[in-house]
Amino acid sequence: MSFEELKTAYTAAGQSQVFTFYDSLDESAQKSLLSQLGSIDPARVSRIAATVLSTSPEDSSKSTEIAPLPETSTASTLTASKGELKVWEENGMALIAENTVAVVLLAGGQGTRLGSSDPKGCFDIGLPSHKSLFQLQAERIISLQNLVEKVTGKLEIVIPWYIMTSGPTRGPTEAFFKKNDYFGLAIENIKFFEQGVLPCIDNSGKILLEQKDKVAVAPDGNGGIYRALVQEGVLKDMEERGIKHVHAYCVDNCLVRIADPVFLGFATSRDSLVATKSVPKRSPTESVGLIVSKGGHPAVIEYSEISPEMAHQTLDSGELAFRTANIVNHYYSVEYLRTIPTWTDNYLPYHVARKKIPCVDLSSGAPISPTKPNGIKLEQFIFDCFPQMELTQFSNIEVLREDEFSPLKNKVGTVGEDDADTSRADLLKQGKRWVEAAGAIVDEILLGVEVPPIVSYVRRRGTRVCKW
Ligand code: UD2
Repeated sequence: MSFEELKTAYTAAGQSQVFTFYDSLDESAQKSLLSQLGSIDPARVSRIAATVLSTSPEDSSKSTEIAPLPETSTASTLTASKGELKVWEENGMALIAENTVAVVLLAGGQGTRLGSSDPKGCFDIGLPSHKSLFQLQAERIISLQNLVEKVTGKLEIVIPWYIMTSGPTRGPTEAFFKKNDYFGLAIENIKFFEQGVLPCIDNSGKILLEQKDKVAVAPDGNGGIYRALVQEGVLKDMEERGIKHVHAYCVDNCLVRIADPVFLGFATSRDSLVATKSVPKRSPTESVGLIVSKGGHPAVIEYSEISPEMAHQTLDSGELAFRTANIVNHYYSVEYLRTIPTWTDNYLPYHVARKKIPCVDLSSGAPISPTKPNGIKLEQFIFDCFPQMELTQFSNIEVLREDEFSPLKNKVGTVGEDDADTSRADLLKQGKRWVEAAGAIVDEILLGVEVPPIVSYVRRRGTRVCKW
C-alpha cells in the first residue's frame, strides 16, 4: 500500500500517531515503517482495543452460569482402575504405532518472569546431566518411539514434533536445536513454525511506536497457534502424514509426558474433539487457569481474570469449590483442527496483558523505558476454543501433580516455587520413586535420582510402560 493509502487507513482507524515522525525519517526508515504498517490492519487493532478496554478482566469469571465440570466430562488417573489405565495405554500406543500421533510444542512465550532472554526450552534446571528442557522433551519422544516399537512390534514409529515459536524465540530456538544436532531426532520430523504478532497499545488503545520508524509488536498469545497451524502449513503437513491426533503442551513443564499413550487412549475412548489434563489446584492463588463448565460448555478462566471470591470459594469439606487446574496439556483431534479456518478470524477473544513496553514519546521523540506497566499486549489464549465444544465432545483427565506437573515460571530466589530449584527437585524425586519401585534401594542422603528419558519413558505402577 502507498503512503497515502496507509495514512488514510490509519487515520480512519484513529491511529494516525504512527506517522508522527514519518517526515523526519530517511528514505530507508520510511520504507521500513510503511512495510510494517502494511502488515497490520489498523481497523482490526482499534476494534480489538475498543473491546478489551470496555470490559473488566474479571467479568469473565462473574457469570452465574459457572460450575465445576460435570463428572461425565472428567476422569482421573488417580481413581481409574489398573484395567482402565492399561486399556487407555494400549490404545494410545496403537495410535502412535500407526503413525497417527503428532506433538505440538508451545514455545513462543518470552519467559520474562524467569529473567532469562533465552527461549525457556534452552533452560538448564541444574540436573546432574545439565540437560535443557528441549533435550529432555526430545529424548522422551525418542524413548516413546522405541517403547512403542518394542511393545507393538511395529517398526519406524515416527512422532512428528511441531515447535511453535514467536519472533523473539524463533532464531535462538532453531540455532539451539541445530547446535545440539536436534538431540538425535531426524530433522525431517521436526518443523519449526511461527505464531503471529500484534501491535502493542497504550491504555487508551493507541498503537505504540517502539522506535520512530517501528511499531511496538508482541506475540499474539498461545492462542495464536490456531491461525499459525493453518497459515504456516502445519495442519497440511499433518494431513499429508496421516496424523489424526495431536498433543499440545507447555515448554516449561519438566515432567511433561509427551504424547502420553494413556492420555491419547483416554481422549479417544470418549471420541473427544478436545481433551485436557488437569491437576488439583495447589492454593486459591496459584497462577493456573481453572477448567470449568460455563453456560453449559467447557471453558477455562485464567488466573489473571478470576475474581477473588471464586478463587477462594470452598465446599463444606473445606476443599476449593473450583480446583481443576489447567496445565497447558491438551489433546486435539485433527477432525476438530480442520475447522480452524471457519472460526480463527473472529472467535477467540483477546486478553489484556499490562506490561512495561519500551516506546517513543510522541511529543519529544525521546525513548521511554518504563519502570511500571505503561501499555497493553493483546493475547489470545489456546484454551479459548473450548467453549465451542459441547460437554460431550470434551474431556478432562486429572493426573498426579508430583508425576506430571512442575512448571518453570519464576527466577530462583524470587517467589520460592515454580522455579529451577522446584523443577529439579521434582524430577529427581520422581526418578527416585521409579528406581525404588523397580527394587533399588536409594540412600536417604540422595536428594533423588536422574533417570534419563532414553532409559525409561515413564514408570506407571502396575503396568509395563517402561523398560529398565
Ligand atoms: C499458562 C496457562 C495457565 C496455566 C499455567 C500453568 C494459558 C493461556 N495459560 O499460564 O492457565 O495453565 O500456564 O503453567 O495457557 N506461549 C506461546 N506463545 C505466546 C505465549 C505463550 O507459545 O505468545 C507458550 C509458552 O511458551 C508456554 C505456554 O504457552 O509454553 C504457556 O505460556 P506462559 O508460561 O506464559 O503461560 P502462563 O504461565 O501465564
